[in-house]
Amino acid sequence: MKTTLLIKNARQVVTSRGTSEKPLSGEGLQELTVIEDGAVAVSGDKITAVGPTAEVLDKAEPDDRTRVVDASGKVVLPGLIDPHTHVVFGGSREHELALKLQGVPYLEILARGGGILNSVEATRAASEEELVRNGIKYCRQMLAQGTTTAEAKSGYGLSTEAEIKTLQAIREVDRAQPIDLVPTFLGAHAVPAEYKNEPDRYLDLVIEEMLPQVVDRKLAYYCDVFCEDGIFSEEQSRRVLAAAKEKGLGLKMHADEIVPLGGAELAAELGAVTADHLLVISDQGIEKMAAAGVIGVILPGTTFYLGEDHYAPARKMIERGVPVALATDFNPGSSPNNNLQLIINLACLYLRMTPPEVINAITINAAHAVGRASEIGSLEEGKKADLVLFDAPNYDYLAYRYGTNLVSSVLKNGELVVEVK
Ligand code: IZC
Ligand code: ZN
Repeated sequence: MKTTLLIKNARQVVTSRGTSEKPLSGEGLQELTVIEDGAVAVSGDKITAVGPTAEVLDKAEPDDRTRVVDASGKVVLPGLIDPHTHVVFGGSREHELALKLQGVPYLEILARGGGILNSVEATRAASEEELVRNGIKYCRQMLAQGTTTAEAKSGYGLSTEAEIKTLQAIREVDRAQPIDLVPTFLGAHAVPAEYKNEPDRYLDLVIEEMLPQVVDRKLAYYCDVFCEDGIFSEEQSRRVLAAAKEKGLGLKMHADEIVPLGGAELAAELGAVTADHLLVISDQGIEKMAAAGVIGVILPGTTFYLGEDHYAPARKMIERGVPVALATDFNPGSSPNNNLQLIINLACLYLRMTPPEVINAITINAAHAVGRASEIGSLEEGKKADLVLFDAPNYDYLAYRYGTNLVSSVLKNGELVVEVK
């Protein structure tokens, strides 16, 4: 097969291998293949060879039309995957910073009609085009920082019309720029003001009107719910997720973030693909997720930004066999950061994860968390040519430096979409 693009002489090519069947867990989460003086050959949008430069040059069939990228002094990783974002929303919430600084808690800001509900107002007021324009802007920032695939949730519409508008905007953003977006329906993100005292009636609307339209129009792969004190109870969450499961959607959950409500246990019971946040997960929740193979998506950027001193018990989860992935949780309130490189630092420093665990958690395990592990998440023959080159002498360096974008190039579907000169 003709080689259209060849990356050679990388200080390290770093990837997990042979792990597309099941997410990595336990000691397996440490396993990385590191190829010194490595190369990757690409034909069209697929990887055709990965290995030491001398071997790949032997196998590849470059000609004078092959684009050659000299990766001397660089580390090559699979394109980063962000498996939990709220990337399409209207407005922004910098005005809440003052309240935060006065010590008003996140859930209190929401209870006063701000927080998520503030973003709901702005999202409803925005046209679909405006949402698309903003979504493209955020995705371009993410791409420049090494993200090549991201999950994207609705949930700032909270009416049938505005939820459909958001999911259509997500589809349009997916088409309009290089990052692949995997859409999730999060109609049960909060109770909108007009249903303030009738959360169950709002859930009737989510289940009976929104869900069928989302499914009929194929606007989402997953359904998610914010299971939290003062938002949706375990019982209410079960109702939404069971209905979504019956309609064939995969399940995700915002679980056990602030107050423990048994979200992890529910995710295991319903066979969810992921349960996310998990700061206050119970020991029983950990056991159940491990037994059911539910991926724990940890969001340390949110814990950092909410100023909490207690991070998710990542070490315990890993020791007990929960497959772990990491994400930014990019959203206008609790995590206005869309850079997975910062998540590498926070996961090492505050979750006590090792650099190999972190790399697997934002590549192959994140691919499992969005249902795409057979196509992306590792550098292997036949997979999509989604790669990032970092200006770093080794992969530890990515966890060591922070606050500087170390990306030097990004390849998406075999095309160079970012090149830092
Ligand atoms: O807008 O505050 N936690 N949803 C659940 C969020 C945070 C997003 C927000
Ligand atoms: Zn979230």
